[in-house]
Amino acid sequence: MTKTLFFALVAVAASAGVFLGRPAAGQHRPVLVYDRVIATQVADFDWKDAKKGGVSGSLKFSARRAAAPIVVYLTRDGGDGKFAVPDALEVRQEGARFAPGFAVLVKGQTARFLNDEKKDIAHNVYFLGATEGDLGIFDRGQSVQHEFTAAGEVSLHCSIHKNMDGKFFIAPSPAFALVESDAESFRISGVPAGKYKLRTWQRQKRFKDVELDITVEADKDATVAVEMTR
Ligand SMILES: [Cu+2]
Repeated sequence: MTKTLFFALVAVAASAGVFLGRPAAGQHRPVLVYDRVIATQVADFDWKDAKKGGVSGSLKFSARRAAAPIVVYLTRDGGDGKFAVPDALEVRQEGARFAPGFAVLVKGQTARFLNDEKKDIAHNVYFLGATEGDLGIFDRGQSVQHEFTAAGEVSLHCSIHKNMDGKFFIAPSPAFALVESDAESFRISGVPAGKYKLRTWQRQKRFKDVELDITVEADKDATVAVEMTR
């Protein structure tokens, strides 16, 4: 079965980095966070004015896949343009669980964390990775929010509940596909014509991430075969 989420998109030049989360004395901090920070550039054009095409791809793996999604995303050579950012994502916390526990956001999108516990339980949200921050402690019925303005991987945590965690991948633009663990193809539509790097991000990092040059032409789908190897 093929499940792809796809969206329109544009721009960004990117680079990859590795970030290590450092434990702080007396506070619950994960020992290690691998992160891929995606640097982005700004380009002076608006997606809504651009002629658009798409990307259709197949995925092959040299070994067994993890039961976790992969994100295929594009970064535009020469930089980002302006695009519409999706509405805020609401994340609930009842039962001391982030719901959803995983989501792909678009750079500039806001996540709102709602403490919807039935009992008097306080929560905290702090996050590590491409963006770091702490939204404080808040009681039942309250919410906090944050606008994620840097692309890359972010892990979510609660300083009160040590087993409470979640993950966001902040895509640099709407040009991405969320590929579920049983899918072997993807499609990204609504992409402004131009030259791009196609890249992968894995929730469970079993394979080398790929980076491929592709050109998107108006009213066409570029086709690409992505091979993931260890
Ligand atoms: Cu909590």
